Order: sequence, then C-alpha cells, then structure tokens
Amino acid sequence: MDEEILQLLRDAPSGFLSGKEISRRLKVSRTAVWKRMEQLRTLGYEIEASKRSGYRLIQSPDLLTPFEIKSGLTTKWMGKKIHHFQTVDSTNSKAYQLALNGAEEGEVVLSESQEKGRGRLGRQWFSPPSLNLYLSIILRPTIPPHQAPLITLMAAVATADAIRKVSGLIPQIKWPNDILLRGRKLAGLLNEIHSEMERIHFVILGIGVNLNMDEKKFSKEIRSIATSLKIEIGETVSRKAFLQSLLLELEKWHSIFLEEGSAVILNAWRDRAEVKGRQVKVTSFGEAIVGTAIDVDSDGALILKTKDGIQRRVMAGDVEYKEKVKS
Ligand code: BTX
Repeated sequence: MDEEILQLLRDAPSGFLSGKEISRRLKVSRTAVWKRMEQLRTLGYEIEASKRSGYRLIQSPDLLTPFEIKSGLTTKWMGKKIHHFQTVDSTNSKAYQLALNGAEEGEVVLSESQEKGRGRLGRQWFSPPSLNLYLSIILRPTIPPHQAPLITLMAAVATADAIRKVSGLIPQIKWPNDILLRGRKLAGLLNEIHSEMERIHFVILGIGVNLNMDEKKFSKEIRSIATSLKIEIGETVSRKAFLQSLLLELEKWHSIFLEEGSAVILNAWRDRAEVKGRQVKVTSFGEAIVGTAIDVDSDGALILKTKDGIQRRVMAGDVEYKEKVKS
C-alpha cells in the first residue's frame, strides 16, 4: 500500500491529494491512510499534511527500494527486476543462488550492507550500511567461456563512465577490476562465472562503489588506500541517481560488446586505463613479476615485458604501479 500511496502523491496534478480521495482510491479507511503516512515519514519521506488540501510529497529519501529505483530508471532490461535486502552475506552469493534457480538476465541484487562482502582471491570488501552501493547483476551472455574476462573489462568501463557522468571526475581503471580516483580505490568488481566447457550458464557481475563514506568510516587497514565519491567531490551523492546511471551505462556497454565485439571494449578500456608503458609489479599465483605493461590482449589478459625482454601473459593477479615510463 505504501507504494500505491507514494505513486498517487507523485501523480497528483496539484501536488496535493486529500486523505478522503486516497482512502477512496485504495479502498481503505482514512485512519489507515494516516497511519501509512506516519510510517512513510519514519522511512524518511517528507510529507506535508494540510487540513484544507490534504497530503503532499515534498521529498523522498535516498532509499534503494525497487520502487524508488524504478522511478527514473531509463534502461530497457537491466534492473527491471530488483531484489533489495537490508543485509546479506554477499550480493554475489545471493545472485548466484537466484541465477541457479532460473533468475533472468538483468535481474539485480542490491543490499544496504554485506556481512561477508567478497573481494577477489578470498579477500573482503568492506560494506557498512546505507552509505554505498553493493550490487550484483545476473547476465547470461552467449559468448564462449574464455571471453568471460572481457565482461569484467566491459563493466569497468561502464562503472568508470557512470562515475564520470555523475561527478565530472575522470577515474582510472587499474587492471583488471579496480576503479581509482587520485590513485585510491573507489570501486571494485568481482565477476563470477557458472559455465561448462563450451557454454556460459551465467555471469554474476558484482560491483561495490564507495559513494558517501567519510574517511573516518573506512576501517583503519584501508583508510589510506580507499576513497569515496563524497570525499572526492565534497558533497553527498544520491545513491539512487548513481545506481540508475550505472545500470544505464552497463546496459549500453553490454550491448556494444555483444553487437560490435570485443575490440571496441578493449579500446574503451585502454583509453580509461592508460596501462601501456607503465612499470608494474604483478603478483600472480604467488609469483611476483616486474616489468613494463604492454597491453591487454583480446582475452583481457595483461601482457608484460620483463627486464630480460621476456614477454609474459597474466590472466589473474594484482597490479602495483611503479612510476610512469615515457614511451
Ligand atoms: P579486490 O580483491 O581487488 O579488493 C579487495 C581489497 O580492497 C581488500 O583486501 C582491501 O585491501 C580493499 N578494500 C576492501 N574494502 C574496500 C572498500 N570498500 N573500498 C576500497 N577498498 C577496499 C575487489 O576485490 C572486488 C570487490 C567487489 C565487491 C562487490 S560488492 C557487491 C558484490 N558482492 C560481493 O560480495 N562482492 C561484490
């Protein structure tokens, strides 16, 4: 009923709608309407009540409920179904279960917080409540499994573009999945794939973006390496507006990938990552490789040239930048 009341208030031509009219349309008593208004206020909706004119919605809180997100979401298919939670262990785990049970492409799992937010290689993603975004999207791309890493690159491009559009700042992508501002981690991506040799069943695209976290809210271990959009631009960011922009960018880049192929994605990624010519140290499966980054290849692997002139191809690992080398 809350959603119906909010919709009626949003659609009211003069802004106001009388309690009598609301109770008539929803077929409930006026006392019931009044109680729902009180409840909506406790959720953060600012609702004016006037004896003569009725109720008027002045402002909505920055909630990530499906109702709030759908109002103003301009995607065609991504995020049309949203599963919203106050807390989960990990949105990726939740989405994986939903996908196993037949959830469709484009369904999104969102949570206000995560108890066991996951990074790569068993690491954790710090996920306190109500400040940031933690979401996982179910994709069912018809690509061969070896191309799955390109989905990560595609999602990194889309996330970087959403950040640029909302804030005006130009983030940098760090191979394979970090989004940085001033060299600090603003967002991370964790993609998990369920496939057989020839065919992908689904990909879970997990994205965490620090939006409204103040520096002191970060745990001590990551305070010096992490940042949020609020820290960078000095003002609170609408989580809802950011999410809508992110879903739109993801839908756009996803269709570019499927329709125009991987070369467009790789070029867009190269533009936003500026990896070529950088001195890097890559830790991959316990081995540290130092060298000059040459490029990413068509499978999304990082190509390095070591001091001995040997070319190495790295599929997974962590990159540390040394100084930028002039080419
Ligand atoms: P990663 O392994 O590259 O990064 C994890 C590392 O980043 C941690 O070890 C820590 O040093 C640092 N870190 C942890 N939390 C944060 C944070 N909030 N901001 C900045 N740095 C941090 C990156 O893994 C992939 C993260 C994906 C997170 C999303 S959230 C929604 C989805 N569900 C889920 O469980 N994971 C993904």
